[in-house]
Amino acid sequence: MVVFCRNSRGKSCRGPDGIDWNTIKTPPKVPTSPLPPTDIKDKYWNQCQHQSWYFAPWHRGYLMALEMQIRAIVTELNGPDDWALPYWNYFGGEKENKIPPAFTQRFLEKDTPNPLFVTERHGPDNDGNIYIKLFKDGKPRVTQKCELKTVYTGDQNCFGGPETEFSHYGKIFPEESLETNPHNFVHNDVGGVVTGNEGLMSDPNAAALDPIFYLHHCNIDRMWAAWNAKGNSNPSETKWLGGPKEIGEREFVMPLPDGKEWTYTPNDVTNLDALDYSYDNLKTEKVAVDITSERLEKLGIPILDHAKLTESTMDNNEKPTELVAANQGSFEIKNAVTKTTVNFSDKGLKKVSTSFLKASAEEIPDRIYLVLENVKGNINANTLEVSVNNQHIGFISLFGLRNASLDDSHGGGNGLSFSLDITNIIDELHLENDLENLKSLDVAITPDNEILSDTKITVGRISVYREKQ
Ligand SMILES: [Cu+2]
Repeated sequence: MVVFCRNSRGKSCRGPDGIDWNTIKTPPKVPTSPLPPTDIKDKYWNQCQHQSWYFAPWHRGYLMALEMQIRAIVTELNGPDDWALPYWNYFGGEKENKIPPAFTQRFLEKDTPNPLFVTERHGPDNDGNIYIKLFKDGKPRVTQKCELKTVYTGDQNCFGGPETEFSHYGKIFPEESLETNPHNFVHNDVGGVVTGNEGLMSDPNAAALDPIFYLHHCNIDRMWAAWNAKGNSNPSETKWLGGPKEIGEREFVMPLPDGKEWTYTPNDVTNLDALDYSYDNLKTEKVAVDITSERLEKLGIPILDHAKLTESTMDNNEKPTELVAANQGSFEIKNAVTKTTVNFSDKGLKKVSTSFLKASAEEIPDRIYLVLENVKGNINANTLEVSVNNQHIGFISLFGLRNASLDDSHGGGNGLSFSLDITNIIDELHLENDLENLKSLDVAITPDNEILSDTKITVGRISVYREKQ
């Protein structure tokens, strides 16, 4: 086997010390048959963690084990013994959101196919132009906003998603968690879909066959490292630190060189120094603006004690959420735009408007979230644009939708559920004195890609939750 990339994970694959991909002579051979024996499959297969608070640590162990395997081969071939996987920082500015050119050349030289090139990549516009679509019509689409979160776990506004079991589809994931955005978007933007055929990266079962997968996941891993380097803490619960074994499920285990195996927990992979690797760039999205102070100012609520306010909004305790509105129930997403009305219950609306009426710096009005519950379908490569009362509120990537919708999936076919922050819209209604008479919200959903006749995407319900502050 010939080594297909050479760099340190500590360096950007496009930096000044960039690798010389063009010197690669022969494509690596990936053995796909015969399949391994059952005991090996049972041990190593079907571990990957998606829609899970174990997403970041499981993938770190996976990358480390793969890196050790490749490094062993590199060393055997007299290559550098500090070889490491590179990363692709699509947020690096300039044209860094374009796939590195080493991956797009068909041939290295005459008749020598480029092992980093795969045909099954279609890009965000499905035209073969592979880039990460950071904005759509000027609206932020793929973002680093997860890095502004100050807690790892919670129902809303968190970096790593809600507490879950082993790769448990079906929990509600906030729109700005690491896994939801950028991770899911990058998969679909690279993979895309043409006449119903998804690119490799658009399908969780095939994504790792595209070599760019590893550079994407190294960047996700780097973002986790950067978030920690900024002083943010990982969960301290035993259920997270000890991994799914703590809740009676299987352990994470990876094959290492020389037939060895490595069983690991999230706690084993949180400290980069102890793991003996680092990144050259741990810069994150600029420091979070104090969203609560900004909001209170807009609502005309005097900020009395800033220190106290910061403390109350930064605590780790989960804030209770409560259903206050819902649409009639399940519906199918159509091409162009699909509309539905989300009706408030009298009781729910009263609670929300009361929280505004008695608002003060000590009693901050509710934050409000729109939830797309149990989105199901037989395609991954699509993105939904969601608006409320004709105002754009966000994009949702459907990467992983097909697996999550299967009855025998870990989530029992519950599909994917997402929440989007619509506090701004409710704040504005309050400022216009429209909140008390509010009956409903008009929700509109527009898919990025055409939904073909043999493809179906449904939403189980759209609801609105209040989060007491
Ligand atoms: Cu992934």
